[in-house]
Amino acid sequence: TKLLYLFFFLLIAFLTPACDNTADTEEESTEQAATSPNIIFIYADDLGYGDVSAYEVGQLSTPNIDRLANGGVKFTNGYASSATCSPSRYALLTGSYPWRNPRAKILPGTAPLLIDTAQMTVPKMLRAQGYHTGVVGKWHLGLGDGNTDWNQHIAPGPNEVGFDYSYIMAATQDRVPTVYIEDGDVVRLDPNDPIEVDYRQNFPGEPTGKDNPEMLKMKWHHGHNSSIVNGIPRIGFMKGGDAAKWVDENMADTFLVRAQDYIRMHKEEPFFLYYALQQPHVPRTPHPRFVGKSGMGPRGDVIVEADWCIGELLKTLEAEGLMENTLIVLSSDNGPVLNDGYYDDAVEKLGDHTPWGPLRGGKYSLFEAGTRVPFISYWQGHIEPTVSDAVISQIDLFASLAELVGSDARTDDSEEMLDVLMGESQDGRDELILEATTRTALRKGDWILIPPYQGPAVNKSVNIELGNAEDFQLYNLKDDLGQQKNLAEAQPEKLQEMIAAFQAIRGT
Ligand code: NG6
Ligand code: CA
Repeated sequence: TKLLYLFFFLLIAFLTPACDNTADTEEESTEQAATSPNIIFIYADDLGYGDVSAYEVGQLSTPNIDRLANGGVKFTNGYASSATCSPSRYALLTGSYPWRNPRAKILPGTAPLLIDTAQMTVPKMLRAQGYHTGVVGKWHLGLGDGNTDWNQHIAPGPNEVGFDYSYIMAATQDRVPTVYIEDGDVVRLDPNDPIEVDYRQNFPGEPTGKDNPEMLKMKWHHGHNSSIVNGIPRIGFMKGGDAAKWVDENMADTFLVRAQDYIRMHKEEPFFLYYALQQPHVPRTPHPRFVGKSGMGPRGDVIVEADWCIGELLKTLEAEGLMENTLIVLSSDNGPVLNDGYYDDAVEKLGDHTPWGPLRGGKYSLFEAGTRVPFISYWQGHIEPTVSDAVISQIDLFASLAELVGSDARTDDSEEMLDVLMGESQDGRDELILEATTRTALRKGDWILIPPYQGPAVNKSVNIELGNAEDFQLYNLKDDLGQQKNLAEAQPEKLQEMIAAFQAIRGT
């Protein structure tokens, strides 16, 4: 009997610390998941508020984005910082308003790096907290010093502003150079066929969209009549680099595979992946397996393609067991546009679809559809499915994520709203400055103030109302989401209050 007691005593003594250990480890890993989850930004290009079916306004079907929207926080008042790309990306990564930086405009492919290498960025902040950081996809934040030799190592670029890994296109799909750049080096560059890029003049003897329409498989409507690559006329002139040129129809797969590889390679450490999809920006070039899938022509097809890519990315996270340990934020850099410079049936085949949803305007516009975009946060097991009407801007991700990972880093413009991002509070921003091609407007509560701006009311090339008017515009989104009733005259006190609030932030 004594022996038996001794045996049980030893057994218990042996098991007790073991159990405690297990408990510790479990606690630690949950804690680790709660404080250092992987973070993925899925950032679409020109995807409109109404392009995501979970927003229940358009005619497209985006089941994979819907899975995130319906399983996480679906923001109905989520904003890009600008109605165009480079400024929005600048704000997303730096947590600073783009209008504070006069260079934050749509950049040519030869523009110098827009982010100061001394500036704080989301990837830098996360790296300081032990994250590995990567960017795959559209960059469009400038590279080098503005005198880039594309045949040498290209720096500074993403790797100098916080990313440990980068696989990017320099600018946009419609701008040269039409090559991928991995960690600062052009992929598949043949030294015997050097790349030259110029945005002012053509290289003698090189065909252009303007002079050689017979070489085009996609016709240009406005702009986009310079160098021809893969039968598509582009913005800017490029010579050489044939072996390095991307195949437009493969771009989605190329970026997806890089993003998946990145996840698999860094699954053992906390990672931050900025997955910047090129869709549905022009030129819209769906892979053949997506052609015709939307019934809306190439614009709809590339959105279906992008949605598929997102589904594949989620499958990778699932296969690697990372879903409960990964916070995903999905959004778009600016609102939608149909004809953005090519004849691609976006207008003709739109049918009843409404990329802008119930909002006025679109890309380039100071009206709501310019900047109010799909905005979703998803974290399996940590975020409850919620629809949030809180006002949140992409600029707020910096401080909110810093709070999440225990970093003290903050910027003047980024508001810490982690509980809003997690769907635990609806207490969003009180004030937000909206930007569109260097013009700015104010949202405060449900009110929008658009100061007078010169320039056309409508950009006729793209057929979008820009928000320009001779007088102040004042809208109340609560009763007038479509911004049809200018209340500037009817509500002079409100107008003055809004002007004062606008000036207080803008300092003008
Ligand atoms: C505009 C282009 C447009 C698009 C945009 C940038 C012309 C006429 N239009 O200048 O096609 O490339 O720049 O889009 O060239 S963004 O989403 O990257 O901001
Ligand atoms: Ca864009």
